[in-house]
Amino acid sequence: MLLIGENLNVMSKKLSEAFFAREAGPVRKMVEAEIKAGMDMIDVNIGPARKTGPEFMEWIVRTVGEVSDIPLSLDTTNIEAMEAGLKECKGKALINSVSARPERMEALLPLAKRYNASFIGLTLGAEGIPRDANERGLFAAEIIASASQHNIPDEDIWLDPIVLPINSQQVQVQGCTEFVMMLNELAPDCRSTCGLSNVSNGMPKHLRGIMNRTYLIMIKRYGMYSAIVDAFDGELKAIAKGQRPGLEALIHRVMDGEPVDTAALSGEEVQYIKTAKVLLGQTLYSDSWLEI
Ligand code: THG
Repeated sequence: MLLIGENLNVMSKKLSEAFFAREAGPVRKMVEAEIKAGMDMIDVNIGPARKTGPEFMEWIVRTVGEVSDIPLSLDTTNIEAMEAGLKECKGKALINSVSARPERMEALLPLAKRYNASFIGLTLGAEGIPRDANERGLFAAEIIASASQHNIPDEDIWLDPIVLPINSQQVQVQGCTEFVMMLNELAPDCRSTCGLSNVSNGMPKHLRGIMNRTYLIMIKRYGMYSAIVDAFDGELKAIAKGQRPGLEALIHRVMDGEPVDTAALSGEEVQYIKTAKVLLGQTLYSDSWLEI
């Protein structure tokens, strides 16, 4: 799987001062650390950036470009900031993101074409967040149709199911997983991605990693092409790159409902199984799911 580092973002406590002061050093350092951690792409997340959007995006893209040619995912809802970032990008950029809302597609798809960028198609419509896999499929179809009208090839469309937090939206997470399975038939030539850490948003910090990693194993099995992830979770990276085949096989057994002899397993493996059962909806989520 292709990994997109999430750590260069406006919510970051570590970087907020540097962002505010337009101080390049800490930004460069973060990008270098993400690259060293094995990221294939960097998500440049400036959020809505209502006031200073274009100048901020231009600055940050230029600053990153000074240390590396790594491809960038430009993460903002501000259209002017998006264009400023696209102008500044050296390589092929990824627009993050374009929802299925008509006015968003009308504004952003021409930019994707003009700058020869790929884009993340967020399965979110005028009615808001989809309620199940089928609604996600509907929004995906609208995005694909619209992109094709703009002569954007399927390979440049990265569909995103919108991963929601398991602690408040447990059923929704299953809808997401199901949508990833559906994509193989619905849009075999499109790529896919997701904000993996969303799944553990709001959870106790020390428990987020295992939730993220277990969900990664599940969606990887169904062909998820890439994910926006915490660059500094080394185990997660190892799983994504296929270096934990035993662990993957174990979770696949749980997904298939096959019996697993837990007596022969390590404590950590048992924790992964418990986590998979929460993600599959077989155990109700609570912060103490590993202790049950
Ligand atoms: N889809 C797409 N883009 C996305 C998302 C998505 N971009 C934003 C987000 N979701 C993915 N990126 C993050 C970045 C950080 C965190 C989660 C998702 C995160 N940060 C910690 C926190 O908030 O507690 C730590 C912040 C810090 O560094 O101090 O959880 O779904 N297309």
